[in-house]
Amino acid sequence: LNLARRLREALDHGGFALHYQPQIDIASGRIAGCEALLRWNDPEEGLVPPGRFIAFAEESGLIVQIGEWALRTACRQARQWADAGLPPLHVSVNLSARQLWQADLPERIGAILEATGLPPQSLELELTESMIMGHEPQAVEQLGLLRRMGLRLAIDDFGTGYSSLSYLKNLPIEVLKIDQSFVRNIPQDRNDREIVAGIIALARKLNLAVTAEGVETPAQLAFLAEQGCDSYQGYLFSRPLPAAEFEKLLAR
Ligand code: G
Ligand code: G
Ligand code: MN
Ligand code: NA
Repeated sequence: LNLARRLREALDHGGFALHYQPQIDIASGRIAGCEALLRWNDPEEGLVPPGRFIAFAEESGLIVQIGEWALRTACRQARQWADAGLPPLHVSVNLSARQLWQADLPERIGAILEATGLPPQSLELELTESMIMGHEPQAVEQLGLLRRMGLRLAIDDFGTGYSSLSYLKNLPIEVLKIDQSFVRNIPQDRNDREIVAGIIALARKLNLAVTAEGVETPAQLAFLAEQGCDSYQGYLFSRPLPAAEFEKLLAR
């Protein structure tokens, strides 16, 4: 297929980039980490957002190589920022289902950490509930291996998938990321307010950190702070930025 060929070409010829969105610690107001988000600079179409090619990359299996490129690039970048004396931060990378179920994923990630010199504590992997559902025993095993290597594991888009909450007590998860669909209409929407407050309370009781996504207004942030949310990302602080721009923000 044409799209497969173009994605392969992008892999071979530097057509992918990562943009980085800051994650802000609410108590201190400091940048605690960032989420690495994939961008494809297609020679014909220009900057193509992931929504237009991730699903295809998943189906075709290309996501494994693209995802590995993203992991390596994010780890190398985080190590460079640390070497440059910038404030310490973790980098979060989105993992696809195909990557999660690679038998040698722990070894692959171990090799990337070793090659880049990034401490495992500085790498967070974002997974979704739907990747885990129906495969809980395997997830306990694979995530256990990753956790024992020292990585942080986050559940992305929390609350949007078909899921049972039981996985939260069986899996070695550190972070819940509240999906932006719940954040968008707080504080005015009563139901969303209760859902967000409930997720934060649940996370705190289970000793998980909680990050809110898609925060665009001071009123949203004030509500999250009042409920005890740990950190947030969103346009209120910054959109996802190219590495050089993110670095300027970090150096401020
Ligand atoms: O940045 P943007 O909002 O367009 O990202 C859309 C979605 O694409 C995100 O929700 C994220 O799950 C997915 N995505 C972004 N980067 C990566 C990546 O490196 N690997 C995978 N598997 N998905 C990604
Ligand atoms: O991995 P995940 O599905 O959570 O990806 C987050 C997506 O949300 C990224 O594509 C990013 O560009 C987008 N995003 C980040 N901050 C905001 C925000 O404040 N508002 C909106 N509408 N989208 C955001
Ligand atoms: Mn994400
Ligand atoms: Na999300």
